[in-house]
Parts: sequence; C-alpha cells; structure tokens
Amino acid sequence: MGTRSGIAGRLRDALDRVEPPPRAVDWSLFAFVVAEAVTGLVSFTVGVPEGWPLFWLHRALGIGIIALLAWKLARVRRRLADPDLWRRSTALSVLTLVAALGALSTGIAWVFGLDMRLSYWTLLSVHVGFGLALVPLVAAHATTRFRLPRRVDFERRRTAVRYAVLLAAGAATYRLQQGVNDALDTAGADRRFTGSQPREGDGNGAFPITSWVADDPDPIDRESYRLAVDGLVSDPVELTADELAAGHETEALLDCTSGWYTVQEWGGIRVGDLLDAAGELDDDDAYVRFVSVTGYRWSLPIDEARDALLATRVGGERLSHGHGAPARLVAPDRRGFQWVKWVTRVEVRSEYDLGQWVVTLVSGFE
Ligand SMILES: Nc1nc2c(c(=O)[nH]1)N[C@H]1C(S)=C(S)[C@@H](COP(=O)(O)O)O[C@H]1N2
Ligand SMILES: [Mo]
Repeated sequence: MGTRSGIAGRLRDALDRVEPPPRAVDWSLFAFVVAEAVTGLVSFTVGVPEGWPLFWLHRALGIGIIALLAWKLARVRRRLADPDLWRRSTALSVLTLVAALGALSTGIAWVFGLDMRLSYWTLLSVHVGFGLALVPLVAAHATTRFRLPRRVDFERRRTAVRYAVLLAAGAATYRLQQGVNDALDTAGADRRFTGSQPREGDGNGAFPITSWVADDPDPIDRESYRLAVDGLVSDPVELTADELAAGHETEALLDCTSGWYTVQEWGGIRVGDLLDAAGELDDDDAYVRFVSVTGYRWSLPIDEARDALLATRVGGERLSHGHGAPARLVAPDRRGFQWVKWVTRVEVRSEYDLGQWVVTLVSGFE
C-alpha cells in the first residue's frame, strides 16, 4: 500500500486505504440502495429550499455506490467472466447490476442536463424506475449469498471514518460537477436544488401537461361547472367558474417530480376568500381538501390553504383543459403533484387525509 506513483496511482492508494472488507462492501451496498430509495422518495415531497441537504445526501450516496460497486466488481470479476462459475443466482446478480448501472447512468446524465424522453417518460422518471426496481433486486440478491456481517467487518472507528470519507468525497464530486456544468453551459447548469430543469415562457403552452399516473378526464363544461365549498363550514356554497375569476394574481413556481419547473403568473381566487364565502369555520386547526373531478385529491393545513390560490388563469390566458380548467390548485412551495387540477370540491375537514397518498396513485384507473 502507498507505493504507487503519479496522480492515478496515488488515487488508487487512497481508494485502497478506504476500501472496506468484502462483507462490509456488500452490506453497505444494500444499505446505500435502501437509503437512496428512501431519500429519493422523500425528496418528492420537498419543495422548499431548506430541504436541500436531502438532495445532496441522495447525490453523495449515489457517488458512494459507484465506489462500492467498483470494489465489489473488482472482487467478483473473475466469477462473472468464467461461465464455469455461473450458478442459477448469477442471472439475478447480473440483473441487479444492470438495474444499478441503469439508475446510476440516468442519474448522472440527468445531472449534466440530458433530457431525452422515452415515450412520455423523462430521463428522471426512468431513473426513478431503475431505482425502485433495484431495491427488491438487491434484497433478493443479498438472500442468495446471505452472510451475516461480523464485528471485524464494521470495526467502529475505522467504519465511521470510511463512511465519512466516502460521503464527503461524494459531495465534493457533486460540487465539481457544478463547475463542469457551468463551464460547458449545459442544460444541467440551470437545475433547481430539486434537480428540476427550467421550462421558460408564459401561459399554457410554456410547460408540459403532466398527470401523476393515469388521470385524463374529459374537458369540463364551463357553463354547468360548479365548485362546491363544504365540510366544516357553516354555509356550504356552490360557485360558478366566473365567480372564481376574482382577479387575484400570484407568481408561483410549479416543480414537477418528473424533473421540470416553471414560474408562472397565476390568476383566480384566494382560497381564504373562498372559505370566507362559506361562512364560519367549525374548526380552526382544520385541513382543506382539494378534490378533482377524477377523485385525485390533496389537503393543506388551513393556514397554508388560505394563502393558496384556486387558479382559473395562467400567464394572462384562461387555463387550458390540460392544465386543469376550469380551476386548479396553486400551492406555492409544494411539489407539482400536490397542485390538484380540475378541482370540483373544496372541503374543510378536521383530520389529516392519509388516503390521499394512495388516491393520487390510483385515480384515473377504471
Ligand atoms: N387531478 C389531477 N391533478 C394533478 C395531476 C393529476 O394527475 N391529476 N398531476 C399533478 C402533477 S404530477 C403535476 S406536476 C401538476 C402538473 O400540472 P400541469 O399539467 O398543469 O403542468 O399537476 C398535478 N395535478
Ligand atoms: Mo408531477
């Protein structure tokens, strides 16, 4: 150790020094993949800039996986290359490797601003797909070669130092990438802290129409449309589309988890005014639930909901059907999937709505 010369040699010496024992590499890969799935999924719910450490952790862990995978592949190389050593579980191992490389390569390509579409999936969605597939694959792969970790594999101080180095190197590598993106002026340079890329321009045509999973309702007839405001209010009301065009304007940023964002001027009615039109509230700690014609729904705590907008216009134009006409929720600092489109009901409730997490995934299916 520590005998190579030149930059590459010294780098390899440094890598040798932090290389964990084989069993620790395997268990770390498993733990890192699970941590990636958790940080990735939780990051979908984060829309405020203070949430940036979660995104950095996801990136540092990802780069850590590259190092762990390199160590692991160096070790099992011969077993993979020699058909005589293949077992039934080798197919699973290779599949797991493919998913890992798929998740890593799409993640890296995304960071550098590559934005090709595979049918209607963005590259980031493909990344998510690989990542989610990887979790059961790694779990199954681990059971085919199950070996309990031993004390010596995770000797406490060395382990802590190793992982600190690994994550710090990951974060530093990610930081370097920003310089490269800026210097080359790639599309990756303009990503938000969430990783989303900008969509420029004003109005309906400036940003994509996105459904979270399967929502695709028929256009709503504007004349017969009514918005119900009910629940824990003293005087439930029904409002027409014209009554929702109250002239309130707000600039807000829509950031979709499929990887794009847009800043638009939205026009409509403040939800606080909508609630006031329905009389007294029976509960001050309530939630306001926004329900789509498709059943899709999301709730906001009442104070936040009051400042949100039910929008009938975007960028000076009447909202198009695809973007949620006659009215859609504009919830600043929330991720796009929470901005319910085609809202037909605003309901004041006393309880948090756990079911919304499932409903947003299954609404739109027959
Ligand atoms: N009813 C309903 N509202 C919805 C969705 C949906 O599938 N159904 N998709 C959400 C998602 S994932 C995003 S990013 C935004 C996209 O809004 P846009 O189509 O106007 O760009 O709408 C949200 N509102
Ligand atoms: Mo989205």
